[in-house]
Amino acid sequence: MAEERTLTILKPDCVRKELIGEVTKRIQEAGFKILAMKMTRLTKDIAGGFYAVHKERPFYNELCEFMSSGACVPMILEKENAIADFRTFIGATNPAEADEGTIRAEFADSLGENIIHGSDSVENGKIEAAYFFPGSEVVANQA
Ligand code: 3AN
Repeated sequence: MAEERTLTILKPDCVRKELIGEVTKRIQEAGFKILAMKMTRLTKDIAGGFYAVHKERPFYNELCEFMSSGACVPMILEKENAIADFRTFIGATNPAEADEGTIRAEFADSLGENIIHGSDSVENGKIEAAYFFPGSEVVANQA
């Protein structure tokens, strides 16, 4: 299987619950290598741009409000088969449907506030990574 990159965001509920360390530890223990990370607070417009594919959905405004409601921690992660493996690792979008042991099953409260984001394809992973990080902030060679 090929090395892939995925973009994750530890969402404002993850930061508010002081779970940055716990979730990051689990990400690393699951074999994902962190190539870039930072803490930032999104404006509603920046959040809206990130979730532009959901623009017509009824929850779009609520989603942008939530994503700009506090600090978040975007990261670029690398691993073999990273896209699918990370989505398995975080669990279903709705935490009530997430498999036991996944990040969302363990820590998320609701469909809207579900702790963590993961890219849904290699292509979107590239677009999302570039949305948060210029190439100069991606540390691929960590030797
Ligand atoms: P995922 O993050 O699992 O890929 P998407 O891309 O379908 O899920 O949805 C993006 C984000 O929109 C979700 N992480 C969740 O926070 C929010 N969301 C999705 N569906 C709903 C919904 N029905 N009501 C409120 N928020 C939603």
